[in-house]
Amino acid sequence: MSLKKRGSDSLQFKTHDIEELTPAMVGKEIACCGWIEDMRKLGKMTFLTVRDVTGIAQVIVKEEAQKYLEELPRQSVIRIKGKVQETKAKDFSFEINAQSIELLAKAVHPLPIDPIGRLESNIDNRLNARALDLRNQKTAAIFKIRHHVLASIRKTLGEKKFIEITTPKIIGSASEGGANLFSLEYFGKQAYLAQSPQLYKEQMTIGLERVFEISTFYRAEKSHTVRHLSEFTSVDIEAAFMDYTDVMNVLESLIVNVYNDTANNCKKEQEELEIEIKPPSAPFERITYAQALELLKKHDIKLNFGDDLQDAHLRVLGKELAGFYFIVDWPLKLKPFYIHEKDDEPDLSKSFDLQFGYLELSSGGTRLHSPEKIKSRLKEQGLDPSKFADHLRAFEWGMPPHAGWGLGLDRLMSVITKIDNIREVVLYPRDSERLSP
Ligand code: AMO
Repeated sequence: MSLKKRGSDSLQFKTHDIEELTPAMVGKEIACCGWIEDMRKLGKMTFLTVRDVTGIAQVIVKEEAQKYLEELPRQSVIRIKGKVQETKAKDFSFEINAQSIELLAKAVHPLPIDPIGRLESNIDNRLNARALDLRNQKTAAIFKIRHHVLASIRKTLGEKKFIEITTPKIIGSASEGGANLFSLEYFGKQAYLAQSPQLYKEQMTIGLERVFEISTFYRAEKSHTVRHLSEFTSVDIEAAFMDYTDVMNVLESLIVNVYNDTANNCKKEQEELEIEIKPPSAPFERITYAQALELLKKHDIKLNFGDDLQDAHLRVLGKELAGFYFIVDWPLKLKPFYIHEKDDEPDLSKSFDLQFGYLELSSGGTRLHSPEKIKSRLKEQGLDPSKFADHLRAFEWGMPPHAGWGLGLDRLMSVITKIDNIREVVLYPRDSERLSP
């Protein structure tokens, strides 16, 4: 029997992935591998359904091949050699008549969860057995979509001349201010886990102009909500010679492209999750912070200028402004030290949040460019400028004006898949209670 050949690929185990088998191959000898999803005995025949990551096939084991079936619990891994033949089954367009079945790994029962999802397991049990949970096609669909989302983001940013970078995650001083920092001992020194690539990505505009990073970052989030994790994946960009409206346009077209690409490339996954990925129309609505306060006032929520928008307020706004929208021009005092004030209204800032309904997906803005201003803003926010000396030095080396944003990938995934709990779209989520597996 020939090995699997596709271009330069040649696999020792199988001739085909299951999705490559077709009714046109009736009579052909093949070998494929997969996990036993179901097994039914009917008289002298046994019907197996076997799944690999690409699909599912029916395998018929006739009397003469029964000896191979002695101990084969569901979810065991097998290799089947056999012939493709016509079938009478209504769910399949062909079947494999097994000549031999080789047990590659036995699944030990009882399994901690039912990976087919016939018996529902709660999320904690599923996360505790995450690798097995990925055999559930709904769960697998989430992570296949995530793969396409990442590919689409890289494609869009590459086309817009952004260069992918990787910045340190172990750092000596806070990038986003003092709160929510995980600290660790680093060879006798105090170190922290990076909250974002903020300072590094700004510095990289000196040499590379437009950069992006897709990495995990860390926040000591005590709040146990469906949208906060202590380890989350952030998509960050920073661009020289752009201001906040320019980078909002980049973000908007990135979101539209992600929706278009996943709508087209993830048809099976949408069926599996019973969702339709509908590309949003651009431009997204843009309201100012002041207009958001006005809208809230109509709902008898009276906030003073400078008050932050809390979850309850965002939920009200989210009902008024369904889908994606930007809130721009936030009070300067609500924004981190690196955000630029508005030239004509210095109490406001050149900043934005991208919302989906109540959920904040991204924030960004034009950055401060004067090291003197950054120092005074650091002091105002109770931070010690001497701790940022390395960063501030770079502003004397020809730092171009720049702007950027950070986008929570996991939150975007939960919006695309219409799954509220962020833990569902992360393989091994970390929160205040979960550190393993
Ligand atoms: P910010 O702190 O708003 O901005 O974070 C950017 C986006 O990251 C996501 N996010 C989170 N997702 C899950 N769990 C968390 N604990 C969590 N924290 C943040 C959100 C959020 O909108 N440096 C700036 C960005 C910039 O200006 O470039 C920053 O980090 O979706």
